[in-house]
Amino acid sequence: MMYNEEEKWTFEKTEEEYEEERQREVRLFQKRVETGGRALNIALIGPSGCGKSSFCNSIMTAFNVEGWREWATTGHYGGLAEQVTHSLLSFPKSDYLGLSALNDYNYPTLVDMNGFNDSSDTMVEELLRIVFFGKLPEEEKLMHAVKLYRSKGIDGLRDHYSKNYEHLKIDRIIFIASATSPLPNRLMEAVRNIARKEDRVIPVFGVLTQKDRINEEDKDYQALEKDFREGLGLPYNRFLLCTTYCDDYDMHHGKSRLDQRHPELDIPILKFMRQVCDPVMKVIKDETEYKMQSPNNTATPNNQVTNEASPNESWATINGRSLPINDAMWIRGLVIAVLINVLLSFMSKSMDISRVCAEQCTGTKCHSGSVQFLCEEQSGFGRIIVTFLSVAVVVGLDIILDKLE
Ligand SMILES: Nc1nc2c(ncn2[C@@H]2O[C@H](COP(=O)(O)OP(=O)(O)OP(=O)(O)O)[C@@H](O)[C@H]2O)c(=O)[nH]1
Ligand SMILES: [Mg+2]
Repeated sequence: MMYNEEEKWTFEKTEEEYEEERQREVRLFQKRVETGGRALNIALIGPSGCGKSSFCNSIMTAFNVEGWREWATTGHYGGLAEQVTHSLLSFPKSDYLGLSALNDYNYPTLVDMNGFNDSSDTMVEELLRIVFFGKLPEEEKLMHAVKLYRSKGIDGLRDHYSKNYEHLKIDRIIFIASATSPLPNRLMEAVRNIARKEDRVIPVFGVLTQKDRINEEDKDYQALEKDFREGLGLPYNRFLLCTTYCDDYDMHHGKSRLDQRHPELDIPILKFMRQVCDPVMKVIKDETEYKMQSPNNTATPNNQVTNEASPNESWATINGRSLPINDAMWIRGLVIAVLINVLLSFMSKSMDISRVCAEQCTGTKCHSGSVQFLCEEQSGFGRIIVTFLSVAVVVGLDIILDKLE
């Protein structure tokens, strides 16, 4: 019991009390995953830098007898290098439990996924389907799938991954976001669509990290939490606001995770994971396999798929094959149209000048100095510059749009 500055008695647990409670929670968790069934595959998904790997390590620390280790690489270095290297890394119980006596329990396999940012379109939803059905090989670059989609379209993407061996079919999804950043609404929507609207319905859970950096009484935080829970359709038992094992927590509390465990962080995570791994919660139509077409779409007789237009993508059919028309294409088309317009007006002006030059000049000599200057300009240098500028604009635009895509 402690007395704080606001002159109120508060009940603060001692380290020993926290440790006792942690051990009680560990026993309760083990009871849940004790017998029967199998180890579940749990996908941790969220936008770049939200704390997926930190949360993944915190779960494994809470399960492990030794304490914190950096199984999943944490730290957000602008995201890109890390994200494109691996899209999916899995941690089965044999990687993190350490103690063989625990191996009989159905501790889950955690799947830390990088590379999904806050977007939702046909390609993102299809990539999520591929991952949730266990069709993305471990450590495969997500860029590979993106390139495949660009070159062969949605049918090519589905055709390629449907042939893969089913590995790590996902049984639970934990959607992770930061309590201090704007919500990734589009990615949340994409995950909800794929987890719920497919034949195979996967239970979704939600975690907001960085509890240490917010005030729970704050109205803005409360609005964000409400939107997060409503966006994913989460009752309180499927939601957790937590602090993960991280540098900030060590610094503020003057205790390093390298030297000791933090039972006060483990306890809420263990309670939450007991809900996540509850075997009474079933995946609906679990046996369903990855199909060439999503139930959200309607197939035409020749197995072509007509997709619902997503907010930033529509579809055209050329030679019976569906091709995506996206925002970048519209922008490219618009800029080329403007360029052609400018070129045409330039050409019509230069045709007028050519006529004047033909009337006013003999050979390279003209009647007046200003006409002489205009005719020289128009004959060579001016044209070359305009041509080069047009080519540079189109090429530059293409590179920028490609990067944006
Ligand atoms: N203060 C605080 N910082 C946190 C918390 N969780 C994560 N962080 C910090 O947030 C940063 C990003 O964490 P990561 O776990 O690497 O995030 P990620 O989602 O795996 O990032 P990517 O793999 O790049 O997508 C790190 O510097 C963590 O220390 C938390 O609960 N509180
Ligand atoms: Mg990570």
